[in-house]
Amino acid sequence: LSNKESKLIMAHMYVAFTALFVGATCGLLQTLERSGKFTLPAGIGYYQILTVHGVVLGLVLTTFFILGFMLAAQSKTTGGLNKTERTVAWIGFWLMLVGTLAAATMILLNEATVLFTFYAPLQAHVVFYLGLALVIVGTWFEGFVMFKRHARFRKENPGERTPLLSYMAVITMLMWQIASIGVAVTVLFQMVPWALGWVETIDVLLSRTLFWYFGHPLVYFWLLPAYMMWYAIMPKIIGGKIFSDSLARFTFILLLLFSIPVGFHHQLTEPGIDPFWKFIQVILTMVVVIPSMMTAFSMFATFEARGRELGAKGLFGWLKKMPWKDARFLAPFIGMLFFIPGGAGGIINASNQMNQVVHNTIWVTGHFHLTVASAVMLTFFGITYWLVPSITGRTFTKTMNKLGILQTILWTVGMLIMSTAMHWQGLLGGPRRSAYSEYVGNADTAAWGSYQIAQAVGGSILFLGMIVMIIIFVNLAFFAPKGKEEFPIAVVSNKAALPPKVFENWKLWIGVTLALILFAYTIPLIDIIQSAPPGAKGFKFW
Ligand code: HAS
Repeated sequence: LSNKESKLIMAHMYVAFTALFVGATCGLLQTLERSGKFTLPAGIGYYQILTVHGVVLGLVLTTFFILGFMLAAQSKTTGGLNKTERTVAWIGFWLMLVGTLAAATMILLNEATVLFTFYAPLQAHVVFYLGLALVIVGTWFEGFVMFKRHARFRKENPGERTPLLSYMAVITMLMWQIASIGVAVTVLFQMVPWALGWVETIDVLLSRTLFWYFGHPLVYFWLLPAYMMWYAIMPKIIGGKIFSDSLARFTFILLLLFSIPVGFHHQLTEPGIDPFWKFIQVILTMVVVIPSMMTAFSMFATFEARGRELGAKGLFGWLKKMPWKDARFLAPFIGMLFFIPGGAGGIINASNQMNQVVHNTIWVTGHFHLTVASAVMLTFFGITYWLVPSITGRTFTKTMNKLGILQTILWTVGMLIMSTAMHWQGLLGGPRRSAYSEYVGNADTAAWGSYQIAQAVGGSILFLGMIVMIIIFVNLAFFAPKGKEEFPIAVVSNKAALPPKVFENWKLWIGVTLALILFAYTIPLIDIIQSAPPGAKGFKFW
């Protein structure tokens, strides 16, 4: 990558790792508070810390890391960004940064203690909402750059296969742009007028529905970059090739089509939505599981093929041939392992009857610590080990590799303890998002205490893991010896087989995506708006 591109990407990484430090520290404080053995100092509230934790890790760290990584992967594989593309990306970056600082200031002032799912009826200061709007607009700028760069590659290389990583970045951003319209609408047309006092009431169900229209694809916005790494980079790290370029592209197309019309699986217990439409969206949720199953299949195939090349025998002989001592492999691999129970938990959540048992319990918190905080984050850590040195012109030394392995072990042990305790306590009815309470000496709730302690132990180990990660990042960014670190991009095993042309028919995929969204949301949205109490109907702004 050129110097100018490197600066752009590192700017994203600095914000991401600052967010990791702040957010994970708040995570530790939360688990300590919920254990009942620790009181937050200086009158700081539990929900304020919880909001910082969720917003800073779930929204800020992820968004900056993902955009930085995808810009890097696309530039590397397409031949670089031109001046205009870089300028637009910088504008996007600054909008996001200013927005983040505005929103963060409001949270720190306790004026926006509304959690990372900031839908009504919790209300924040208007500056918080405007900050978030700026972040979203910023991401649109950067997404636009990725669309343009991909289109330019196609124009300049007619008939050629487009780079897989660029293709995947385009799908990820398309999904993101279409989904974030929902949250932009609720923020601008419901939250802002309400926070400014222009209207007195707000349609809560509409705001929650628009949020979850965005909220589920948001989790795939976190996941897809991890899949980019698994499909296109992991094979190179183990010395193999991409199992099937077409299968990888098709998985991403399915994720684009089915990630959005499924938001109701977060609202299964909510009144005001016709059960028929909940049922439809539950079915669509089961459909969106399929591309993840395809990914699991593809990864097994990649590992096995490489293992056999190296002489592995038997069903699981390939396991012995993997580069276990390479942190660039170990971290994402453990991430994949975490995703097996994480995904199974997701299917439980999405099953209507079982959702009644786990909804709003700390089981759900356990689920997303397995998915986003383990599968995705361990993959992002694995990416950091080569991405940062390869763009800062430094090397990932043996000492840092050892620290990377230590970091993976700490994260794995901490997360196993914490998330198992969360799942278990959830099944005993322990609520999520709730500060410590003795529940007036109730005997059933007394059983939760030991699980809370286990979470504090897991949280403390994770905190250590975060510190080790920050040390590695700072080393790779500023202190590691100068040199050339590989940017590992795998080649396709069967180069001759070009992906079907229809995969690049963007009008078709956008059209089908919109059709599915209209099918899943039009009637329920009309119902929701029509059945709202007179004082809070629809977008009162108008
Ligand atoms: Fe989820 C709630 C359903 C995936 C994140 N989810 C959440 C929340 C978050 C979140 C943050 O239906 C909480 C939101 C809030 O604050 O309220 N989720 C699903 C389903 C999936 C799923 C069906 N979730 C994710 C991912 C996330 C994430 C991914 C983040 C990145 N989730 C739900 C539901 C709720 C929910 C309900 C609402 C609950 C409620 O009531 O509030 C699926 O996409 C999962 C499919 C995944 C698989 C796994 C495939 C496995 C792979 C690994 C292969 C391993 C290899 C290694 C190759 C089927 C690809 C092998 C090696 C060996 C040696 C074995």
